[in-house]
Amino acid sequence: MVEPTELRARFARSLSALYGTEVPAYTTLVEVCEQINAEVLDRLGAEAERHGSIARVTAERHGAIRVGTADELAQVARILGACGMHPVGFYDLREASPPVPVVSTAFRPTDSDELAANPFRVFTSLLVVDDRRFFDAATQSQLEEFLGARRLFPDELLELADRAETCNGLEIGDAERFLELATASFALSAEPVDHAWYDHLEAISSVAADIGGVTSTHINHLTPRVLDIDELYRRMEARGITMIDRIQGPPLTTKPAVLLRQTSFRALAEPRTFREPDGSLAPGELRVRFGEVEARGVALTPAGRALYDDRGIDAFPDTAQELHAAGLAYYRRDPDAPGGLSPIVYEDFLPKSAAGIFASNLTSDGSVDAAQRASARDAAWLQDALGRPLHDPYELYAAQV
Ligand code: OOG
Ligand code: NI
Repeated sequence: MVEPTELRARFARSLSALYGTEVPAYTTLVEVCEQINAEVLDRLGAEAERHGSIARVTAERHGAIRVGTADELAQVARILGACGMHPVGFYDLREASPPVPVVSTAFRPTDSDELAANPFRVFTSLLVVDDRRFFDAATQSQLEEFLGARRLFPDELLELADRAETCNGLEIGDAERFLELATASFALSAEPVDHAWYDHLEAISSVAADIGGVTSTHINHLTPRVLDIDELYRRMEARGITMIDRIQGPPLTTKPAVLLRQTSFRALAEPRTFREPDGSLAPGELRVRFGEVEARGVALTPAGRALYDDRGIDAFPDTAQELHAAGLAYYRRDPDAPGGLSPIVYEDFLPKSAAGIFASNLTSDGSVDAAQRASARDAAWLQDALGRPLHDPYELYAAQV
């Protein structure tokens, strides 16, 4: 039997192999991360593993995918559910700047042992087709028709996923088939792209075009974790890979690392075939995927997060003991850890950084008509669409203490 934990680890590896063949700079990024992680481990010893064992950090990845309908989202939930990954948190990227017409969640393991075994997470965004600020009535119905007619995941994959969840794993042959089908579902498709339709959506939002302008989904990026992201940034630039202009999230200080720091680079344009209005096929290219890397620190409590959002990292105390005493961050008491406290790692995402990641991926700001009607979306709506419980990240951190 291959259990969900093992399915998740293998799925992360198999997507990583796929993405490496599709986006070669990703392989460079992973190599540089591994080098830096080994150096940090040499330099700091046990302290380097304060936010997770080196084995965990080396295997750690997050992916990003984007879907178009509530049904597609529910199918993603079944496939990732088979790998012990559960939806956590609600992000409304329509509030970002520039606004992106999606709401999102992150699928990930939820308890300490599972996170330690393999913390693979997938940030998953759902297009909001009925938000009039982005889509007029005609575009909405065209989108609904287009998305309603496509199938992202074969029935065989969904059946295997359901079986894995019910039986807590799959026999080896079925597990291999599940991984093969699941990985293939997120590969960049060679299907021709309807040029006029893609351009129509792209003028509204590049993300809308990436989701609703093609008949399949694909992994948008796959992100390794690094122990020294400032050094990583310097080394990637030295190798001639142009990074976005900054590292997002809390700046580097001598205070305990909190939350999440990320940076990214734009992947090369990828060849795609376009179907022109006269029906002919023409070679072209699209530039929608990229590379990202991240460093993770301690999870903040609601009070800590409010302080961070209001006043930034400068307002924080200097030591883990003070963070803990002030109720700003989650720590577990651990007599073996320095200072008697072991940090609970932040396992989620930051809306501001996510917006920055989306923005670095856009060819234009798109067009948003703020005077139009927004459509209501919240965590309860998303839970309904998912067809399974949507976890509150703070409850999960509190349970890990
Ligand atoms: C997801 C952007 C969010 C992150 O790391 O914050 C994200 C996307 O581009 O689909 O992955
Ligand atoms: Ni990301």
